[in-house]
Amino acid sequence: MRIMRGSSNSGVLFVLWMGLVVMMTIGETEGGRVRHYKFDVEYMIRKPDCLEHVVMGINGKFPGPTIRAQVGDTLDIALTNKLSTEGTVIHWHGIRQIGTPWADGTAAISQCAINPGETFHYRFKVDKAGTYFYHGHYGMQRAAGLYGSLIVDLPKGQKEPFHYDGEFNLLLSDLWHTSSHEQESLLINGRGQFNCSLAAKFISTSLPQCQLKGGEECAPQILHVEPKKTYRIRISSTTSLASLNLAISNHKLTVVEADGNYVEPFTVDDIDIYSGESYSVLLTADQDPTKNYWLSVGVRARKPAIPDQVLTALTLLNYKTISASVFPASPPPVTPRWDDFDRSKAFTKKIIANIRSPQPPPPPYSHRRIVLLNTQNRVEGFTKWAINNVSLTLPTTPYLGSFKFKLNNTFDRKPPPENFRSEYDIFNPPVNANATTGNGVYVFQLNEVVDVILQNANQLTGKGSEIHPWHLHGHDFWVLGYGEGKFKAGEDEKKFNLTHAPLRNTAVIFPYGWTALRFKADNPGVWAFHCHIEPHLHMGMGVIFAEAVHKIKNIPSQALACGLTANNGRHN
Ligand SMILES: [Cu+2]
Repeated sequence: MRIMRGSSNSGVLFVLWMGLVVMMTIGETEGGRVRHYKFDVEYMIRKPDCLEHVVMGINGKFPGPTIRAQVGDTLDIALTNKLSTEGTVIHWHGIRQIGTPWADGTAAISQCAINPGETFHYRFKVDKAGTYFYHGHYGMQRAAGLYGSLIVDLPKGQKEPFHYDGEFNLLLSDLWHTSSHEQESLLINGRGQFNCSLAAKFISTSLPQCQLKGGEECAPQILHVEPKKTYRIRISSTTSLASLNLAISNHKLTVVEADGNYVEPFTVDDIDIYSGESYSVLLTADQDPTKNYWLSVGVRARKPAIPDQVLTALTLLNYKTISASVFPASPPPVTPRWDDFDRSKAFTKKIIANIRSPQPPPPPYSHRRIVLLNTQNRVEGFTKWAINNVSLTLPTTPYLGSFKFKLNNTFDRKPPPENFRSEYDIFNPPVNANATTGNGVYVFQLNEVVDVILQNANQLTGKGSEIHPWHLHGHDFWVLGYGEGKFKAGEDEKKFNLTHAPLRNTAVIFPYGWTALRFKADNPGVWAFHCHIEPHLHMGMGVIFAEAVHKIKNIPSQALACGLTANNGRHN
């Protein structure tokens, strides 16, 4: 078997410049191939937004190489930690890890962090076509730049339920400046402009016009299109904090995929995208081919630091009929107002399951309902996030190992609360802001159907309620509905969408609202369910689901070489 580096130098660029699919194939028989990758994780000095930063990269690349595989393939990724002092892991976001819960890449949950100098083999099957990505899941390594794209194609001969002539892949992220936490850049495929604007000539901004020649690390990757052709644009967001909106001047976007699931197509001028989500949109190059157009990504759901100056990332949609250096004739699309949540909800509610694809509807009932109140709290004077008043602190021994070796003292054996006090007023600051820390787990039986109601609430200051995109590992869930205020069991469950509920792996909760999800505990493992805003997770905004743990088999000892499982689990 040939060992192959994750990508060539031009991998991502090539996809964009040619508008074509680049398969990183290794020559094996068709279907069920094993694709080998060698990933070296290290710090590097780069200029992703034209300023020098220390970023995390893989094999010398930032973002990491794009993995492209086919349904049924097995990925075998030998990940070597080349950092000098910290551990690392990589989570394969959106891949359900059916039968391989130890390969989910969550430190202290599915495995031990990989120590400096060590190599860990992630080996798992990709079983569903779609737009995914991977990222660090230890500390704040995602914010530091540890991420890349993972795209799974349908098996040969199978067709998507929509047509396109070419495709682009846009991985969106945010980059924070160590000198000041107030300063941030948005990146498209790891590229942004911090100290200048590509559109300075067209908008009122204090930034100068960018003077880029095109070869710079921070020069935007341009989307080159042919008139009349239709393109699939894959868009995923691995931001550490920002909620985003993407628009392309003069062009409509038809949403066809969300988190690796086909949705009923709908057409919009722009899309909202929260951290942890991915979409495919179709764009037809049907506008005046003697012009170029802006592609703009701006921040939503957070007040701009400078009033009326929404942080944006820009690139161009270039009709190949003219030079890419021709400026668009008009300013970039304006990002919708940051606090227009009615608009955000209207977009999110348009997403329903594709009617013609064989996606299963949710089971008509659930066995159990867990209501999770999201609050900002104080623990020993520090601001934290808590779920039903418990702020998650991960144990030193990974849960998977604790279950495998039946260890009783490695985490809180008392399960966390399944509801919150009925008198809690979600519209006002907590009467008592103190929370406790904990690391107990919600335990599910095999095939138990579970409803989760995510209940949003006030912030500590009482001056608002933030958006939180919740991401579930090991599963897709059905989104049964969104509502305002406090969830009212009898009344609200009657409005659940049980016919066209979309399958997702990430769902947002809106300010002062609730979101209802349903999933089937059919994947033995220990799975994180958490807010995908990295600092929120870091401050305790997550819970742990343990599912049919007695059925978990074949955990490689390499995954458990730490904490109290180190002796039992040490291989060799
Ligand atoms: Cu959050």
